[in-house]
Amino acid sequence: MEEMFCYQCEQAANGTGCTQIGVCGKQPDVAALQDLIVWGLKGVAFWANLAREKGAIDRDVDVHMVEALFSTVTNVDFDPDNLTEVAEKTVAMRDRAMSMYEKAAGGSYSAAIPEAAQNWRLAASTEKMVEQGRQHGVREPGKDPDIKSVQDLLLYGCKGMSAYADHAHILGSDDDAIYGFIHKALAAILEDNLDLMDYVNLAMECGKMNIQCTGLLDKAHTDHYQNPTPTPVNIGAKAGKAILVSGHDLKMLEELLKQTEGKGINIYTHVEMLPAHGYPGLKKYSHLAGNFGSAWQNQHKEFPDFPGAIIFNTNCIQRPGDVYKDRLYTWGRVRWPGVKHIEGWDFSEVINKSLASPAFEERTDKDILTGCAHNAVLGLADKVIDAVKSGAIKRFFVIGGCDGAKPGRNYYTKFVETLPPDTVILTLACGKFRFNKLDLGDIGGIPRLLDVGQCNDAYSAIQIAVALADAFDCDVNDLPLSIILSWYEQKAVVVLLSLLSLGIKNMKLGPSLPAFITPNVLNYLVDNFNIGPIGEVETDMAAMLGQA
Ligand code: FSO
Ligand code: SF4
Repeated sequence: MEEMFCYQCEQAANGTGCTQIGVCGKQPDVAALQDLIVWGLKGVAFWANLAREKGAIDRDVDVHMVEALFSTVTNVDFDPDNLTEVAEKTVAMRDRAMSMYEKAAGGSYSAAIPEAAQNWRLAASTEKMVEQGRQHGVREPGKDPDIKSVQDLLLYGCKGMSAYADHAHILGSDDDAIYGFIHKALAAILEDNLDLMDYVNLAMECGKMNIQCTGLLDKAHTDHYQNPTPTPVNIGAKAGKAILVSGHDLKMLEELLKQTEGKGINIYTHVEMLPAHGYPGLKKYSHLAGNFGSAWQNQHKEFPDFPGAIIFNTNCIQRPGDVYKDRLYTWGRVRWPGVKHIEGWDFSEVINKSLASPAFEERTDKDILTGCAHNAVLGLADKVIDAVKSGAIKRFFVIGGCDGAKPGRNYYTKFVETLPPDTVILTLACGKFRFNKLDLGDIGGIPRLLDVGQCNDAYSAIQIAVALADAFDCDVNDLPLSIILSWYEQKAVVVLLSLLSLGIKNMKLGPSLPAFITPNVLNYLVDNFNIGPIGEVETDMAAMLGQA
């Protein structure tokens, strides 16, 4: 019997979907509660979208939408008790959005109201809510499979964008157009008179809107912490007490750095926090000591070796090992049952745990480079352009995206190891941990491996590509540039939509194609964008290097 159904990430069981328990660790009750929340959010969107057409907005409704969508992203919230609260707030926000519409319209809605947006109530207990969630699961038998496929692409794109909108909101940056789009998109999924191309167009609009959203986040980051500069980051350990920060949220890291100043605690970054070291406003803290471990899927193996407290501020959390569970904390949207959650901005409990935990012994190791975002790379533009013109740089490769557990992901390591020395690699997100400890040298002072930043810094890579295309007076597709993406969760989905919305062609995607893409939708993507799966390193590379 099918206990649940989820196919939103690359780990989907058997390449089709998790049906008994999530490969990520998501239990069937959590899957059902997340399904109920998503269904409820479509109802919120229905009213918020109508109200917006009448000029009425409510920022609490907008923010709840992105926070709740973010809670349903892979590896974020595994806690049924918290998800019950999110579901309750979703229904309250639906009521609020409905009243907002009625007030703005001067009366109640006269056309048919989709079931998700009607005045339904939550069941009285979590157990019963789980039953309710099962009635509104991901599978929608009877719906055209291609329409369903693109609707899910759009939904997952909105989930990914919500994560970025949430970070921007935390830094005090909001953009009404982004909230408005998410409401419009989720409301459109409830429509029954739209056709396949309507949803394809909405998915492309989602990609465009995500460029705006990650641009907003880039501005929020650089306004607060200035433009990143190329920065070597040590992967050894300094003697002393330690806290490890995992996730993507820079503001949370900043607050922790402030609260640990002068306390003899060193702060280490994990995975997607690595680019934090490049920001002047963060690296000014001398106790931001280094980067620990590799990508998210190795936390089980690596965290037992970290002596102090560990805090996750966004995905990707996994089931905690017994050895470190009592020194593990969550913050923001992240939850794991039984793991202490820090509400707000007071990290004293984490700090005290680290003070009471063993200290690191000094361990020397190498430096890795980060902080090569658009401002820094474009500062080298003349040098880069000359190197391309002289033939010293033959081709650029954007090799980025998420890491994950599949054995096929060693493709990315092998690809980078095999690239000829006259190539430059731009990388971003956690996939870089497959190759960012390799010594790749430089070309006339330009490092061959440029770490542009986190997954949201795909925005930065786009700025670099667009500026190069301007400098060479050509289309981005005509640059000596190849894009090879690795995906895992829904943020990678929206980054892919952003690249497609710019008309970027010939991208390679791995380690496998999304389970929610039907053969017809894949054909559409191949016909229009010539996107394809990764294959053999040698064959793929020969084809890319042979491109004009
Ligand atoms: Fe990775 Fe996880 Fe940043 Fe994702 S740590 S997988 S695409 O959350 O967001 O790259
Ligand atoms: Fe499976 Fe991924 Fe869904 Fe988790 S998020 S249940 S691994 S498809």
